[in-house]
Amino acid sequence: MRLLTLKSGLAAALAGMFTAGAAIAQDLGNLEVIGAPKHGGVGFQPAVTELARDIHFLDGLLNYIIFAIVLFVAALMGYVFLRHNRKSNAEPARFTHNSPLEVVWTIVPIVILIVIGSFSLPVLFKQQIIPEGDITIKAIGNQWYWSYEYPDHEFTFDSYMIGQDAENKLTDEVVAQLEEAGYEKEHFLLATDTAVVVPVGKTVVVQVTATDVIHSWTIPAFGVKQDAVPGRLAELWFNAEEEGVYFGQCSELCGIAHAYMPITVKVVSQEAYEQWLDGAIEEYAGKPRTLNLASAE
Ligand SMILES: [Cu+2]
Repeated sequence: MRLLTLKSGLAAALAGMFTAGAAIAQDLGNLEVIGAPKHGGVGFQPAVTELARDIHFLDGLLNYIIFAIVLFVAALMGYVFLRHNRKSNAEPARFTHNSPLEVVWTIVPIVILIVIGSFSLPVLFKQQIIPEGDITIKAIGNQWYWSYEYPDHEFTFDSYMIGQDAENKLTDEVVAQLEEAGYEKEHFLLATDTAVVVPVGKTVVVQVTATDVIHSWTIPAFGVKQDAVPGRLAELWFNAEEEGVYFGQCSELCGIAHAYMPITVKVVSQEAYEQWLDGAIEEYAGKPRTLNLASAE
């Protein structure tokens, strides 16, 4: 056991040689920022999971349906304005009921809802039926930062917005901190000092809870969002297909600094993840790798 501890310690030390500064466990080189809002953007952030692609498809489908309904109703109203005004139709008909028409306008909306449901329910079920995860992470919402736990390795760390020290204001010092952490000025309010790190192409299950009030954990590019309720353990899952940095923000109004508890997820290669994990176990005093994992290296 001592030998193994030594081994993972060595790995962490080696990893440390290639990185610099205090945040050894967090420096993962130049990852591209993919999941972030863009100035003037109107669409969604790029989808990097099947769940997000499903949601985008559903949104597109609903837009077609809504557009068709709006066109139909607008055309009907136009027809009524032209054909049934006092000038062109001085003597209006006085009948009240039309059974076939009433049957049609009852059945057609039901059919539309069934069509929508047949597409939306499978999407919802796919999100809510949690698969067996390769990695489990616990995300804990606090006023006003997130804590993350990697239960398999028994370590926990906090994740604060860069700039929280400066009372959430964008000062020159905060810009310097952002740049030092590999971000840009425009990532203020999104970038955090530590990030959730996950390997690419693996199923990640995130257990979501909170310590004080209700928060909500989300990464738009993954198509996931889950309320963090104190005393309850909710779950979400994702499988990110592209390496990069992804941002999210607490999505449940949780108090005065609700806007200042963003979420940063770094999706990295399996090797980089292993290296980060060794560093994180070292830095956060987690449980060293088991014999199996160590000998499989
Ligand atoms: Cu919150």
